[in-house]
Amino acid sequence: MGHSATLSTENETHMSVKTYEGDLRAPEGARFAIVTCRFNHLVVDRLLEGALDALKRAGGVREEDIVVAWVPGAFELPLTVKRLAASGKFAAVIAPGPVIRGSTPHFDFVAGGAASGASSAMLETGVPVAFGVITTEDIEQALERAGTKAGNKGFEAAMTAIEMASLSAAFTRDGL
Ligand code: INI
Repeated sequence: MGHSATLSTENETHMSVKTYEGDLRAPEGARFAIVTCRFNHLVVDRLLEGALDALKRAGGVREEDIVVAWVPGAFELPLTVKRLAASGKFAAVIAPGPVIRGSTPHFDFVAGGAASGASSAMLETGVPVAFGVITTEDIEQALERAGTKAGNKGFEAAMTAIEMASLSAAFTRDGL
């Protein structure tokens, strides 16, 4: 009895709370940019396919509302991500790319630079950036995450971009 009274109070409280959550359909007319890198092309192509599939088939984004930009490696992603985000023309930017560990610490600098740069680009521009960079020990692990055993991280990053674009649009509608 006491328990159900508590539950009903919680429900009533919850019902009066304005809640925001993005959905998985892109806002009408929203444009998306994908920035990806040529390094590890075999894997990149699969991640890009996954991202395009998510935008078009799941998110309902039209092809003419999608732009793809290529950079040499993952370390170069943040500069182009930031430029496109700052243009104000895109609801979100998606940055897929594989960083595969070699025998030197280069991997850590490349992966760390890509992650911190993408994060800075997002916070400095206020435009959602979906970090689709995968960091793996070897090419097999990368392929597993690019449309085989472990799903497609490009697809997942694009779905994140759609959800964040939808959330941003909801905030904008309410003047937040
Ligand atoms: N770039 C990648 O995208 N993935 C990698 O695995 C990688 N590794 O391992 O070296 C890589 N290096 C290149 C780097 O991104 C820059 O293009 C380069 O350092 C020039 O700035």
